[in-house]
Amino acid sequence: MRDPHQTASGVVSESPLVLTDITLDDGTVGHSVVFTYTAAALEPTATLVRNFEALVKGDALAPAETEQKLARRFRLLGSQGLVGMALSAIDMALWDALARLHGVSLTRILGGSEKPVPAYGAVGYDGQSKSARVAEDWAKRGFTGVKAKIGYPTVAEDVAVVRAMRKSVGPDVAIMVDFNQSLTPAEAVQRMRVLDDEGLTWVEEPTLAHDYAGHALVAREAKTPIQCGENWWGAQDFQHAVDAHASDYVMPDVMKIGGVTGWMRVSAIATAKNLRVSNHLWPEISAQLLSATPTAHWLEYADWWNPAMREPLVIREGKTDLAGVTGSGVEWNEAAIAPLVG
Ligand code: SMN
Ligand code: MG
Repeated sequence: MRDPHQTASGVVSESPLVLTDITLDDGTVGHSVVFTYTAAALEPTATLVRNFEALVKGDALAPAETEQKLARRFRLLGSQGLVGMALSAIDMALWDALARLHGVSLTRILGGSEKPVPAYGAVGYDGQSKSARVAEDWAKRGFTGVKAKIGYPTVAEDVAVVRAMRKSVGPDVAIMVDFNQSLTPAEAVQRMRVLDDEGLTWVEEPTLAHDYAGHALVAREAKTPIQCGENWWGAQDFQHAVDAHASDYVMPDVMKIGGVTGWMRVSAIATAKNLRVSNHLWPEISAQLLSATPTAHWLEYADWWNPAMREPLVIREGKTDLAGVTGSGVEWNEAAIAPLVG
C-alpha cells in the first residue's frame, strides 16, 4: 500500500488479495475479492478456494442454494476464519456471475435499483496535523464524511485530533472515529463522556468486537451513536449483537458476513430493527449491496485495491455513482494483475 493504514490495534501496510473467477457453461465469468490482512494467510486462503471448486463445479447457478449446501458441508468444521473467507469468495463470485449472465448490476438482481450513497474517506492513526491534512484532502475531493482512527494514549489527544479535523473540514462534513477495539468497556464509557460533546457522527468499535454486553454498556452510556459490525462473522453473530443492543448502527464486512447471501440476511435483520447500515471496505460490491439495502447509511470508501480493478468504484460529488456498472463491479485490470497471478 502506498500509504500504510495505522489503527490503534496495528498497522495495515499491505493488501494481500485472493482474486476468484468462476466460469459458467456459457463462458460468463463471475469475480470476487477477499482480503487476508496478512500475507501469511494468502496462500492457504487461495488453496481453500481452489479446493472448494470440486464442491460447486457442475451445480446449477443458484447462489443462495449453494450457500445452504456449503453451510451444511462445513457445519462440523465451522465457517469462520479462512473457511468463511473462502466460502464468501465463492458466494460473491456466483452472484457476480448471475448478474453478468443477465447483463445487469448486482443491485438489480437483488431487486433494487442503483442509488447514490454518501461516501466517507479514511484518516489513519496519524496525529493532529496529518489527520487534519488528510481529512481536508477528502473534503476537497467532495467527500462529505471522514473517519479517523483514534484511541491515543489520552482522551485529550483524541479530542485534539477531532478538533484539528473539524477545523480543517468545517462544520458540514461528518466526522466519525474508530477505536478499533482498543479500550475496555469502562475506559470507553469514560472517554465517551468527553468525546460526546464533539459532534461525532459515530464512534466505532470502542471495545472488543465480540463483547456485545460491553458495547451495549457503552451504547447506553454514550450520547454519540456506536457503530460496529466489521468483525462479525455471519448472520448469527449479527443477530446476537443486535439482540444484545450492542450497536446503534451496523457496518457488515461482506467477506466476514458471508458474501452477498450473508449481507442480504443481515440487511433484512437491520431493516426489521430499523438500523442504519454502512459497509466495511469492498467499495465496489458494497456500493451495489447498499443500493439494495433499505436502511443504507454511508459507504466506506477505500482505493487500496484500485490497481487490481478494471473500473474502480466512481464517487461523484461525494456519492457512489453506479451508472453503467454490470455485476458487482469487480473485474480485473488484467494487465496489472498478470505478473502477480499464481
Ligand atoms: C479497518 C480495519 C482494518 C483494516 C482496514 C480498515 C477499519 C475500518 O476498522 O473501519 O475501516
Ligand atoms: Mg473500523
